[in-house]
Amino acid sequence: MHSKLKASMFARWRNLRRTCAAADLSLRHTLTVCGVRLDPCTEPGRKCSGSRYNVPPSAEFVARVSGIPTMAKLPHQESAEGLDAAFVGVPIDTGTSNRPGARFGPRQIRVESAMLRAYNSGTRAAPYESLMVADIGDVNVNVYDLKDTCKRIREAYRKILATGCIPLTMGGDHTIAYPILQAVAERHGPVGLVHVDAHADTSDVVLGEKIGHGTPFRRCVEEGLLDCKRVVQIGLRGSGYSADSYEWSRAQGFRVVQVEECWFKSLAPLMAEVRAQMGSGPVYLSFDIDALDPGFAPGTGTPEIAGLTPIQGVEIIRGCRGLNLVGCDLVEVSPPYDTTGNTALTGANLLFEMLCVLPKIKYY
Ligand SMILES: [Mn+2]
Repeated sequence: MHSKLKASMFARWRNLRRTCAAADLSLRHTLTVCGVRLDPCTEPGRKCSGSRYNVPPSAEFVARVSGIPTMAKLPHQESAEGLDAAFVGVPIDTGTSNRPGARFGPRQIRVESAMLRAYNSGTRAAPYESLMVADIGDVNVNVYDLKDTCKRIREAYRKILATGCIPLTMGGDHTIAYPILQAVAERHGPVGLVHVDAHADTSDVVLGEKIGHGTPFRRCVEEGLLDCKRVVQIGLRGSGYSADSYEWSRAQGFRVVQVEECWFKSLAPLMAEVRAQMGSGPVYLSFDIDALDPGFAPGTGTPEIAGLTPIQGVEIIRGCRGLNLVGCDLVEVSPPYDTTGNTALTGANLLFEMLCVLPKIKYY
């Protein structure tokens, strides 16, 4: 074949290969044209994408609805090795006290994440020019045994964190924050916590059980996993078992921001205070989708009326920019109650916002 023609075909193939990397497995390999083998992989990079980092394929070239639905259409890999950040699912709802279904959360978030593009138009963040990110699949949970599941989660996160990778978790009910924080604190010591939720999740025992989605942060305090002066709980509301449902949180030194303090206002000023509270130490962000009003996010296990708006949710996450985030989660998306898919869509976007505020992200 004429060498100029071959070079031009090669260039076109390489461009096609870049956009198709995550969408069409057959294009990962080689293309034979007129008996000539064209191999676009000129470097030993994991995906030979031509970029230093994994980049989701653009919907300009690859239909959103095509391909295996990984988070943000990123490549899937088995372990966190070589990654700066990883999306990981924890598909359980065995800790749920009311509506079940959060075990399907990671799967539905991945499906709705097909809408996510590579840049943050609001903040001009360029996560895929900054960090190596992939979807590393789900923790292999035991849906028959919550305590065994917690052990499996803890061990899986130990391995993820040992690589230096920052996990961005898709839940799953809120029980998972407990074993995740066990692994996080093992690596980083007691962490600050930005906890966005309708509920404090600080119950001691529910129906005789210590482990469930209403108890994770009580367990975390008992085990010294949190730096209690650097904990904030935002969006708390709903009827309680006593007149002051959040007394225990305050007694630990947490800052409690009940939803009434959030109504009708921007949360950007609050987040300036939260950044001062968190300082430069390690911080974990745990975002229960039920913090948002059920009008916006009905697909969840324990909805409470008069919640945060999606705008306020985004303000909280964007307000975490500059913090030393060592892990984030988005929990309690329950697809059976999410008839439009918009709760999972909101969850996927909030996870993207979390990715965009991780340390070392480039902003234009
Ligand atoms: Mn919760």
